[in-house]
Amino acid sequence: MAGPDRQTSGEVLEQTRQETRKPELYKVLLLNDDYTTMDFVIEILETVFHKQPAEAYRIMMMVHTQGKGLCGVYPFDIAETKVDTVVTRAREHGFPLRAAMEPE
Ligand code: TYC
Repeated sequence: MAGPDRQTSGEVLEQTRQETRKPELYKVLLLNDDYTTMDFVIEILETVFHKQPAEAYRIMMMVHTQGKGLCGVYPFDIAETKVDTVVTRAREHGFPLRAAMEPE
């Protein structure tokens, strides 16, 4: 239980304050470019971000028309791994696709 320690006559009752911090969350965004194919972006959204096909298409078109699009929100380490996976897979296929993360 959180709260100040209570003091009685002569004895001190100690309470342990439990600090459980929620992890900070980060948005993972895909960025547009002129060379990565739409099909490859959809595949990334389905396999890395576990989107259904219609949602993957919607996000891909959002990136294509607006320049960037939200793929998901994750704790720092997971967001970092997603960005790394996107870039690694894109480079393996010769695409310049980029992903970014920013605090929620
Ligand atoms: N603009 C790309 C094209 O016309 C498609 C694209 C969509 C690329 C989303 C990147 O994150 C992206 N082939």
